[in-house]
Formats: sequence, C-alpha cells, structure tokens
Amino acid sequence: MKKLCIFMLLYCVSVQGMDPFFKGYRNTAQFNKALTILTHEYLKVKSLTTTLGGNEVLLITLNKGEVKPALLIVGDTEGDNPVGSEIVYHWLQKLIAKENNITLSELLDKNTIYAIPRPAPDALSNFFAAVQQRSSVNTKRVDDDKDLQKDEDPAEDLNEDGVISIMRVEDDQAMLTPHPQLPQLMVKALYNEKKYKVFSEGIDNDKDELFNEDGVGGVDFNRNFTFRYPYFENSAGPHQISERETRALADFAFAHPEIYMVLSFGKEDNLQHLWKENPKETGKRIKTAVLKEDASLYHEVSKDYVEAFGEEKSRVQGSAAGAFSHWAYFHFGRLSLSLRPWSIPLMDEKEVKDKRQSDLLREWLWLQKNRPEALLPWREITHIDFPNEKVEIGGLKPYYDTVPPYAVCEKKGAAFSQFIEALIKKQVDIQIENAQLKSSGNGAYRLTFTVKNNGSLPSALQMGRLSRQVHPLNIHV
Ligand SMILES: [Ca+2]
Ligand SMILES: [Ca+2]
Ligand SMILES: [Ca+2]
Ligand SMILES: [Ca+2]
Repeated sequence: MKKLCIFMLLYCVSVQGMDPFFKGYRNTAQFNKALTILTHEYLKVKSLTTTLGGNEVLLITLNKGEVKPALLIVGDTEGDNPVGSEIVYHWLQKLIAKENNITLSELLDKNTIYAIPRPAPDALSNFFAAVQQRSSVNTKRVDDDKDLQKDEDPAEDLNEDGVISIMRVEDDQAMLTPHPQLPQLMVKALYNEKKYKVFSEGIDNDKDELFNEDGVGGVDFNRNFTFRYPYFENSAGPHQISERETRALADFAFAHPEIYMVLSFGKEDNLQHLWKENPKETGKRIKTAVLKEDASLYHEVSKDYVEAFGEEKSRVQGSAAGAFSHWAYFHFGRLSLSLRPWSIPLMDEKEVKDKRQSDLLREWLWLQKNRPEALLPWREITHIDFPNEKVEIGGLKPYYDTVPPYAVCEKKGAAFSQFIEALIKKQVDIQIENAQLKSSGNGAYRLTFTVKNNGSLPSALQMGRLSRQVHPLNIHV
C-alpha cells in the first residue's frame, strides 16, 4: 500500500509538472501500453530489449507469416524527441484500423514491416519529468568530466519555473551578448557590447568551477553507432554499440538480411537536405560521403517525401558522428532515409537585421511570433556561487523548438503513410521474362529466361557491395 501511495504521488507530481502545451504525448509506459493493445491478425508485438532505465523497447512485426523483403522503421533516434514515435504510432493505427484494407494486405503480399517506434526511451523520461530538462542520454552512470565521480553535478531549477534553461552572468572578459533583435538568444559579442558568461541553470555541486558538467546519465543512442564514432567524447559511450538498446537494434538488423530499406526519425534528415557526394573520395577505401550510384536514389525518394510532407524550409542540423541513419547506410549498406520529425519553419531572411546565428535567429523569430511563451525573459536571481554578481535566468524553454502540439503527430502520421506507399511502389520487382524450354535430346531440357527488375529501386546498393551486405536473391521459377 505504501508503495502504491508513493507511486501515485510521483505520478501526480509528474503529471502536474507537464507543460499543457505538450498535452497528448505519452510517456513510455503509456506509449507501450497503447502499442500492445493494437490488434490485427498480421501484427505481432514483442520486446526487443529492456534498457538500463527499465524501459521496454518494443518491436512490431507486420507480415503474413512468410519472410518477405522488409522495411525497418525506427522511431526517434534522438532520445530527446517523442514526435517520431507518435507519428509511427498513428501510421500503424490507421494502417490496421481499416478492416479488409487493401493497402495493408497488398503491402504485406510483397513486404514485411518491422517497426521499433521508440528505440531510445530512457532519455525521454526527462521530457515527462516534473522539471523538464533537455537530455538525449540514457541512464547509464558516466563520469563525463573525468573527476572520478559519476553524475555528481546535475542541473537545478533555481527559479522554480519547472524547466531547466540557461543563466548568464555579467563578465567583461566573456564572449557572449544578447542578440540585438532577440535578447534570449546569446551570440558572439562585438567589442563594444555588454558581455556575459553563460551556463545551464544550476549550482556547482562539487565546487570544481564547472556548472552541471556531469548530470544524470549517460549515453546518447544516436552517437553510439559505428560510423565516424566519436571516440572519448561525452555521451558517445565507452565503445561503439555499448548500450542495450543500440546493441539490440544492430543485432536485430544483422539477423534480418531481408531488410532492404531503413527509415528513421532524427536530426540528420537526408530527405530535405540531401547527402552530397564527394568526388575526392573516389578510390579511397573508407567512404564518408554517399556514393554517386546511390545519390540518385536519394534524389528520387526525396521527391516522394516532399510530395507527402510538403516543402519545409528548415535549418541543417544533426551530426553524422555515431548516428544511426549513417550507420544504416554506410555500414549496414541499406537505403537509409532519415526524416526530421518536425522543425520550426524559418522566418523570412529579410527579417534578419543582424546576421549573427542567422538560421537559429530565424527559428527563434518564428517562435517569438507563434509561441512567445517559449522565450523566457531574463530575470535576476541570487546565486550561491556568484554572491556579488548579477545572475539572470532566461533563454529558451526546452523542447519548444523541436516538439509541436500533439495534433501535428497525427497529421504527419497520414503523410508518413503516403510516403511509405510511394516508396513501396518503387521497390524491387523481380520478373522473369522470355522463358523458353528447349529439348536437348534424350529427355533433357534447357530452360532459359531473363531476370529483370521492373522496380525503380535496386536489389542492393552500391554501398551495400562495399560493406559486403549484398545477399543472394531468391528467385522461384
Ligand atoms: Ca564527474
Ligand atoms: Ca528554471
Ligand atoms: Ca565535476
Ligand atoms: Ca561542478
């Protein structure tokens, strides 16, 4: 009973702390429950792994019992974003809701679908916490600043507004100043401007003159894969694929050679911002740019993306280092499509009067106009570590720049459905033509035929050949 009361108390605190702007988003327990009650004769739900933080990563399989060429759909590879998982959920829900839906049946005649809607659930608990703090790391305890203590200096909500934002301290020797158009955005100062040091909100718990340098957790799912792995960097983990959730996903992928395409949600976004070839890499053994033969495929499918989701002007973000989507192309050797779950539309360039951090400014100007509550005005506080200095808290509320109102997920679920349908139409379509049976005498016959791919996608990528991920085609005559 005592345990139940404590649980209910924690639940109330967590629900009360949730910003009403984000109403509708489900924590991982609620989200997984919603997945497990999806029912259809072609659908199976099973646990792929359980993270250190105790969250289950669920795998959905849609097929008609036989192994077919498969699509692997992976939700948010950025642990600090719940949008992709909800988009995948709405797509799945609609796909199976229509009884006798020709789309689903047709889809599964030629395909298997594997979906892992929320592959990195640990970090997301910060989104649902009573005090919201942006974090993309799991719960593994790591000594980020190598002072022999783990997680010793987390952030504190000093002004008790329910979020961890940033604090600034006046300092003539510092480098940053408020942007003249939007004071919450701190940019590089000119010589005659007032200067500030900027920290994340909190105190220096272990008195090492660093603020919040070693918070709770952990390892970032999207920095833990093998492509351009950021060795020894914070949040990358002790080694590649070191985490239960990254390991489970990579093992699953390699155990299923029938996967021909990988769709995932993340900042990399190679559909609006196409990966570029690098002619200087020709002849080099290690590739870090999309190959010429594959680049045209990306170009083709990006048109389907724009058709389904509409043209969005967004800022280039994301890093290839250790990212899942890059691994899926460069090392797993499949067509890997990375979709940005949602991004702030950029305000028109002519609104920019001072070009410092201009792309970010264009996003924040959109927020100022459309979600003014996202920008926190600077307010002075007293701070234990700066007894005689002016300290102010302000900046941007966490998640307002990456998470839209919930209704957007439902809408994007429909666009995702359209996109998948377009991709399926392009899939490999092996046909046998010109079959001829000729007698060679003595009861022996010679069968000759042409095997032709009538689809627009190849059966293996050029990168797949290099990464030795070409699997034999199984053709029934
Ligand atoms: Ca430490
Ligand atoms: Ca605060
Ligand atoms: Ca420390
Ligand atoms: Ca510290």
